Amino acid sequence: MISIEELDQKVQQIIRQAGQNAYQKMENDYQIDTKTNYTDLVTTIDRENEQLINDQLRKIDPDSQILSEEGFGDQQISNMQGHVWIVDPIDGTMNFVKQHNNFAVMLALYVDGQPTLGYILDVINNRLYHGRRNAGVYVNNQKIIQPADLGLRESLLAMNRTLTLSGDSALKEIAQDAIGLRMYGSAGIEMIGVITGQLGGYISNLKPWDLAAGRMLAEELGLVVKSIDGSSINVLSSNLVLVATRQVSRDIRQIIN
Ligand code: 2AM
Ligand code: CA
Ligand code: CA
Ligand code: CA
Repeated sequence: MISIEELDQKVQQIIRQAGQNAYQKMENDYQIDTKTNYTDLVTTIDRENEQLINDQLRKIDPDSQILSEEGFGDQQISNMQGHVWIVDPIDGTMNFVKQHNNFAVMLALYVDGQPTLGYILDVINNRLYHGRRNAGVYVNNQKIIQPADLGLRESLLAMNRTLTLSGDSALKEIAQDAIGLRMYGSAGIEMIGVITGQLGGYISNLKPWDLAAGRMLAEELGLVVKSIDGSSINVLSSNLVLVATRQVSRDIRQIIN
């Protein structure tokens, strides 16, 4: 069986191919559809990337399961036994369409439920954030050091639109305590913010493919990845997630409890 190190090398090539595909076609070479409502977009590039990634994952790791957003993976994944790949072919599809910026390709491998490999490709900046369990986190070939453990009042905080507009009084207090509030529209780009120390925390409702890669990278760097109430997350379900420094996590817990 192929080793985790060999998989890591091959997956870096695969995700860069998907990034190039999106970059080459982003000016106009694609069609747009809506999914659940007019704000929920999918493009032909989301689908092409997912097929490209899943086809190659099946070649290099044939006995694995694949959980992916646009329907080209395995439909029923009820357990995390063995190799499970989790794929977001374009994260921030709205940004891809409207900004041609601030979108990512994301991939992760979980082995028996353990976050093992994680990748977030910031396509426009050509930066691949990648990590392997117990082997550190890198941006391209440069090692990322653990961000400083700043608290909420010293940190920028990112939150998604639904939560920001929810009117929830605890979330409002959290947002007001932070030194500033940001909203990038891509879970991947926001989690890059936390792992590089540009943001002290990120709060959002995340699906498995929004969370899987960033969680792997954040935990490898000693950051906190938890449900907002402090409980552990289940990567197979949708979660209200906090990714943050330890101190921001403590500060938020104090407001919520
Ligand atoms: P996506 O572009 O892959 O769908 C936008 O706030 C962020 O939330 C993006 O990372 C987006 O990922 C994600 N997201 C998750 N569920 C969403 C939904 N129902 N509508 C729009 N964005 C969603
Ligand atoms: Ca989507
Ligand atoms: Ca996503
Ligand atoms: Ca997506």
